[in-house]
Amino acid sequence: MKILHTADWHLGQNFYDRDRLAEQRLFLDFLLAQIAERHIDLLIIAGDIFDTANPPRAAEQVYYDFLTRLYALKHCEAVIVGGNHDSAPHLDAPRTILSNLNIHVVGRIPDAPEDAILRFERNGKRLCIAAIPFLRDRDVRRAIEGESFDAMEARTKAGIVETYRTLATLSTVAAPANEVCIATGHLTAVGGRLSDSERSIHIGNLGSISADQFPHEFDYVALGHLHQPQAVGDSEHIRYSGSPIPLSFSESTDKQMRLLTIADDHSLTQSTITIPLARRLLRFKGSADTVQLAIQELSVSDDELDPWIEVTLTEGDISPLINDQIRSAAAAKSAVVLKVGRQLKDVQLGNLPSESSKAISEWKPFAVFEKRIEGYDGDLAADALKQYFNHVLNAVQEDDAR
Ligand SMILES: [Mn+2]
Repeated sequence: MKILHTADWHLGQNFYDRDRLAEQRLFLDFLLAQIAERHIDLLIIAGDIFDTANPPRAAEQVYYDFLTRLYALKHCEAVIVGGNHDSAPHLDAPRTILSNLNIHVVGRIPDAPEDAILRFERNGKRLCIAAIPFLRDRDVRRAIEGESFDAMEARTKAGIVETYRTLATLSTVAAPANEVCIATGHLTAVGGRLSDSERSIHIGNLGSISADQFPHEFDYVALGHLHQPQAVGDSEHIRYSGSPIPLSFSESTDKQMRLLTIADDHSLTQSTITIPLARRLLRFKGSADTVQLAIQELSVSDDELDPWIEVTLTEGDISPLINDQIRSAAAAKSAVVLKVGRQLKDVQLGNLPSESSKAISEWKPFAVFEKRIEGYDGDLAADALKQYFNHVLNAVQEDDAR
């Protein structure tokens, strides 16, 4: 039995006012070809199918087109769980009709946790999946009036760990001991490498789970949320597949899916499928001359989409003239400059950060708040304020997601 683990598609992502659907369609073509060629039996998508709670209609169409083509292959089922960017009700709305097509959707953790246990059988080999989506505060913790944020965070984290414990126990009840068990998840694990494009779920490391807190009953944990592919600590079997396309200029181009194979003796092995990069996201930093020269030396190939470029000038003005020169140097290479920013000298601007050339739209809300309360000297501890802000921010984002 062969299983593919992917996550964080972020269909419909708006990137400097451009959409990523061309790249995302190419990825989905590649994915379908891999599923057909390798005779994959099950596809796991570990959350963040969509970038926003209300994705553009074109993104929804890409999603349903993909599911239709997947179903047409006739040999691959799917398990799709919700992420923090997804609206759980939005994902769950078509779940009944999709289940008839062997596409199993768990947008929100079911009220009866045993409903998150899924069983599969192929050629005499069996597999048990604990399909656990992103767990929101209210999924795992009941509000207690007057409770401090530290206590709330601690209880949220305990609630997440307890949910995994419960699902592990239910898995062992549902499946015989020698059956492979896989859990899914969409969360921050301790020690994970972040990029610029993950929306923080909990500030700091609160609410994040360490490798030893995942029940040992699970032979593999298919995670989403972090966009760089990685194992959690030394636990090779607890993994983020990473996103299939780079979602920010900060991300490496190492994009992959995990291929899991269950052998006749019920053992599970894993390997990597490298995802071809359809479009490069390039960063150039330096003087206008250095940047122009670097762009002129770009090698371009016909079989990729136009590279997108972010430029940070470390000296001189960004006059319209320089801006135009850089843009036309890029255009000569069929590349598109999405942003020209300038790194300002700290002395000129007191304590403003060197990245102050960023437009407000490029800042994450939490980073704006952190800037705002720099040097704050009130009655509440700054950390408590940040926690309150994060709590309100999450509530607003979840309201959006409803
Ligand atoms: Mn994500």
